[in-house]
Amino acid sequence: MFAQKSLSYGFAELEPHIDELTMVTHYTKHHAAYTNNLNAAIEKDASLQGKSIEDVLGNLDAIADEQVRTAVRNNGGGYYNHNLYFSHLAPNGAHAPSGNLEKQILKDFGSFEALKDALSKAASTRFGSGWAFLSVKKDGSLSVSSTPNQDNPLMDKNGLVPILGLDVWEHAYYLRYKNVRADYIAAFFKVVDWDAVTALYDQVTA
Ligand code: MN3
Repeated sequence: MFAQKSLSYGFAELEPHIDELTMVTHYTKHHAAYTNNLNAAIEKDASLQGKSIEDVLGNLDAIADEQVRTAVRNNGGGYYNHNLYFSHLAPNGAHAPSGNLEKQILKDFGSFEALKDALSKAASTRFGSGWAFLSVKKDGSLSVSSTPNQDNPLMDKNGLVPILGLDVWEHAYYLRYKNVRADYIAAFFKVVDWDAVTALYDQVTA
């Protein structure tokens, strides 16, 4: 059974950048539904039981039944992506990366601002619902990409591991920002906890 990662902050604590009603709805309705639907899909295929979510998402083509495969792709992706999203937000998180992640950002993007610009562009140009990700390649270098729906870089089987996910589904921002996705993207960067992202980078590259 997969369970939502619990939050280290209250639903209202990301105000005014991300509003309480959006947080409550996003975490207790959307994220909960992906988690429940993933667990229901896993129950239908004994070969998936006991596997890590990374293992499941990296081997979707091994799922024989097409309906189960689609359910796991959509809801397993949703489960994983939202755990990543919510666990790297914080009301008083570090405003910039440090250590090896900072060094790698300077190497690959030239500056932290340039990285944020690349992520913002990936997020703002994603047509319809989807995500922007910062991922680590096998050699430790960084990559910015975007995916439709609940897909993520693990599904591409090219060794990319996401370390930051930016949800640009309308449910992530519409209550406060309406159609202005760019304002939500700017607000997201006010509440990213870069210490958490840095720690995950260190864990993935260790
Ligand atoms: Mn979402």
